[in-house]
Amino acid sequence: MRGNLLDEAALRRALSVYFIMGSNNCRKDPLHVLSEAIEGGITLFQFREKGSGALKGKEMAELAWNMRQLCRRHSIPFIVNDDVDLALEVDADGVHVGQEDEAAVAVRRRIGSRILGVSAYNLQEAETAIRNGADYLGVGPLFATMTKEDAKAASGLASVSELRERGIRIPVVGIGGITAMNAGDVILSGADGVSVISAISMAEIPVEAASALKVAVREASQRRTGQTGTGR
Ligand code: FQP
Ligand code: MG
Repeated sequence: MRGNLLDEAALRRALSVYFIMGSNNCRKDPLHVLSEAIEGGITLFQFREKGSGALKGKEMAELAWNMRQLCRRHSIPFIVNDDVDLALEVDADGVHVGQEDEAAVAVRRRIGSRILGVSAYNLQEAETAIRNGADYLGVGPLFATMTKEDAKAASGLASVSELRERGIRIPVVGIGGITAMNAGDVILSGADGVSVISAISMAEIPVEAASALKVAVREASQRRTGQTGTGR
């Protein structure tokens, strides 16, 4: 089963500038950072409250709820990382799980037609994720990252192009060490979008960081499809 909250084309568009954040990823008020990111043009948001200094319990749930409302007001789909109970509690649009989280099949059963994202590091993980009902894959870390304490070694742009060459067609977002400088290459290697935490959350001016990513992704997508006019 696949989710059908967004059709596949809409999901690909939503993945184009995918912002992920928790309160410990920013220096300012997280709700303010999210609202700046939205103003800058992010297309999808993932609530990821984990790692050192992360909120727990009621405080965590309250932040999730406030972020969920902010996204809803701006029609930005809201995804919850890892925590299926929380996703259902705040009526999220989807869940993202990795290889060490609740199994994708089980998550799919619990979330019905909501969006299911699964992390994949290689072809085998990608194929299994698809079989288990993933709507999109998060592929990486492509480049070195400081944000995730237990991140694996950077897999590089070839990891995305190889998945495409080996027939993986479903929506893919690249993650790990992505900035406005390398975002275009991520798209040209076959990803539908880029996913970032610190490139926006730690930016001096998050609104500008988000819009720089958006421009980079748009230009590369247009190059890839040979278009020059308007579009995403
Ligand atoms: N891709 C994406 C997404 N989001 C993520 N959170 C991950 C990959 C990483 O479980 P996981 O998932 O390996 O680590 P963690 O739970 O610490 O984030 F595609 F959405 F960009
Ligand atoms: Mg996880």
